[in-house]
Amino acid sequence: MPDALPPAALLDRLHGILGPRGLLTEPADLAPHLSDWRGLYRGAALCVARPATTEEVAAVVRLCAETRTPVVPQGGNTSMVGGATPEEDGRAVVLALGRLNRIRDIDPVDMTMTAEAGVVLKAAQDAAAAAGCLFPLSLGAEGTATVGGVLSTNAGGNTTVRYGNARELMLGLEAVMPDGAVWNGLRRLRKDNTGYALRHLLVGAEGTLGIVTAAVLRMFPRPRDAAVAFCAVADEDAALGLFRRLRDRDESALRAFEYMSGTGVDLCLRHIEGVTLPLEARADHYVLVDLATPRPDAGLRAMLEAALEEAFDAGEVTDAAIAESEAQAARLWRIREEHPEAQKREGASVKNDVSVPVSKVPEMIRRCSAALVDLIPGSRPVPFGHIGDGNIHMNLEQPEGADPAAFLARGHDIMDCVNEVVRDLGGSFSAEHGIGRLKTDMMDSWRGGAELAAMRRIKAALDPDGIMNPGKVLP
Ligand code: FAD
Ligand code: 2HG
Ligand code: ZN
Repeated sequence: MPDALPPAALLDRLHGILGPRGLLTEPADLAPHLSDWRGLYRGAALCVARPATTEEVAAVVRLCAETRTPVVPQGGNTSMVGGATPEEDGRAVVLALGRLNRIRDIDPVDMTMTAEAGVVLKAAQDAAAAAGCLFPLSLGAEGTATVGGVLSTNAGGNTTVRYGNARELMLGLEAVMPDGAVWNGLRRLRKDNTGYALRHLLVGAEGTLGIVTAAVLRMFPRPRDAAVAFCAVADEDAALGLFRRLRDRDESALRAFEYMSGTGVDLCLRHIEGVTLPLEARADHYVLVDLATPRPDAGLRAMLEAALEEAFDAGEVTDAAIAESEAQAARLWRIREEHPEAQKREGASVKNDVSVPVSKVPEMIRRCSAALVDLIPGSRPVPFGHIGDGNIHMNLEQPEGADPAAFLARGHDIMDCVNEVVRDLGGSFSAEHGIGRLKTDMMDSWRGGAELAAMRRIKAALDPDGIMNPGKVLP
């Protein structure tokens, strides 16, 4: 195998593969690709390669394999864990997949969509809707995040409670393996037991085992009846109580069920233009209920009203606003979706994307909140998120007026503090955002032994030179 090429020679060969539109080398063009959404990391890279076809991806990866050049795949660069940011040594080629953005096929009989990796999630949703169907994956970054990114992180989001994570929405994959070989696994089969499920290895691998170039995604019948409500609830147990009431009535209609703390909603009201509280008075706990079903005239509004009334009588719900239109529903959703942005504008915060069994969520929120305030007096717990999946963003906002840098320096203490409770409750330290760069040091204590050893052997077998997204996932 030849030694690494001098940078100028490597750039020359990349230029030959990609042409001028497909290669960025100017510092100003590189800059947006070198840091992450949260501003935790700033890396460096030789260049940004922007292939427009699978063949171009394969040619770039073959060249990188031949020269042992690190490759950092990047979709919308919305990773919450620094997963798409290159290391600081400047050797990597950032492989930005945004130009690979064709929807190759939509089949309303098979209920599948074949989309390239760079298709933005919102565009995939819109394409499904135009075909009279639903692609249900939905998250705050859907205007930027890509099909390749959501699959590579096995993203969850707001509708996991009904439709599952990204993995459950994928039937087949096309990928470029670390040696540059193209694997065409774009099968749209519901049943296909033919050896190891390579597609499931690549999903959630965060770009460490290959490059996803296209996927067959599952679509669903589009909703024909829907109802959305924003509710004040008595406490965390009451939130879970309402969840169970709705689940018991019609689990198949429960599209999303999201928890928010009073502190988080206050931050949205303070920082996000146009957001208003739809209720008469502030509360310490809220939930957003979203019901939808393909059954026309399913009477979801009546069902929601009945469940809320019951919950009101039981003291679980103290106030509620039901959307009268799609525009109102979108306004209610905005309060939830703007939580990450509102936290960012308030100052420094540390995120804890954790999960526990659904039944343990109330205890987890209470114990973590108390432990965090003990650890950093004046700090503000901002738990919110996907309570129906047991996945709460157990985030901590800095004390008002405190030095953001000093607060962030405590980041790992804060994560340890939350993780201790989460471990005790049988949970996970990373529910939906993945490991990226941020959490590699936690892998040994959470996944060490046989599990991590097997992961290392898989990585070594598929990527023996360790060129695929180095420094991510594995410690
Ligand atoms: P990137 O950030 O570009 O990449 C993510 C990882 O995947 C990196 O490791 C990267 O190397 C790898 N990768 C990207 N493309 C490919 C590819 N084609 N082949 C191989 N590897 C690839 N996540 C959730 O799960 N649920 C949420 O509710 C949620 N909400 C969010 C809200 C906001 C405001 C933001 C900023 C992020 C949110 N995220 C959420 C986190 C993020 O994981 C998702 O937005 C999404 O999964 C990332 O997609 P992306 O295209 O931006 O990927
Ligand atoms: C969400 O659910 C995202 O909004 C982001 O997963 C969570 O900002 C966060 O911590
Ligand atoms: Zn989330």
